[in-house]
Amino acid sequence: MLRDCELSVTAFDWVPGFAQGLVRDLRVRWALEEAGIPYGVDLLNQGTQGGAANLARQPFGQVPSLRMGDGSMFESGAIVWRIAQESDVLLPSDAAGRDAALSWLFAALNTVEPPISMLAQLEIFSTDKEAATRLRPEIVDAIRLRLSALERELSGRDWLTDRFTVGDLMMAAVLRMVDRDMLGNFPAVSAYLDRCIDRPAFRKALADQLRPFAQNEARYASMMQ
Ligand SMILES: N[C@@H](CCC(=O)N[C@@H](CS)C(=O)NCC(=O)O)C(=O)O
Repeated sequence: MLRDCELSVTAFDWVPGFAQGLVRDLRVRWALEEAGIPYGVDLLNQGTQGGAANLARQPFGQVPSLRMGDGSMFESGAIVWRIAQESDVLLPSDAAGRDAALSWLFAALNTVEPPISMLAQLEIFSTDKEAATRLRPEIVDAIRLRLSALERELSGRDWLTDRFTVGDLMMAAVLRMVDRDMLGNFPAVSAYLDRCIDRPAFRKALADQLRPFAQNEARYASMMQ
């Protein structure tokens, strides 16, 4: 049982403004908060993620990973699913309800997140600005297509299934990466996202992620000059 282990999540001690509140350890923190499972945080100094210590926990040199006693896991989806299996808040007890939640968790990661991540790649990280400008409309259309499907699913309902599950947690974590102006064209999706992030567990996880960023802002600002 996770509750019987000492848990620690990896996270960054600082990230640039565009990433603050979006780093993927937030999903894991949120799931642990919903489940009421205590945990600690191993803060990585920004820039050290590709070093041997983190590579031993996360083969791609990323966050998050979760240390659980002697064991360890990486990939936010896998970790969040592992946590959900020990939480009535995140998963119902019936097989059909659990299957539906797992389907939505994968839908968030495999169907909705890819075009959203691609847009971030084009707008923030791409060095080929001409290619980024040319491809942007196609990727925005791909995001809108996914949002339209979610709009249909969510019209007249509070959650993706008949109650809040880990599928909603992951879908909301992914939807937070979409520009609010774009989401504004999808009222059911916008209201759904607001409902998800109004949960106390989310608000605590977010505040905990942001705290070290504020504390370390001045140090990183002076390093970058
Ligand atoms: N598929 C991975 C993605 C993890 C990921 O993209 N992590 C980012 C932060 S949100 C990261 O650590 N980036 C730093 C880097 O790649 O150097 C997961 O969901 O855990």
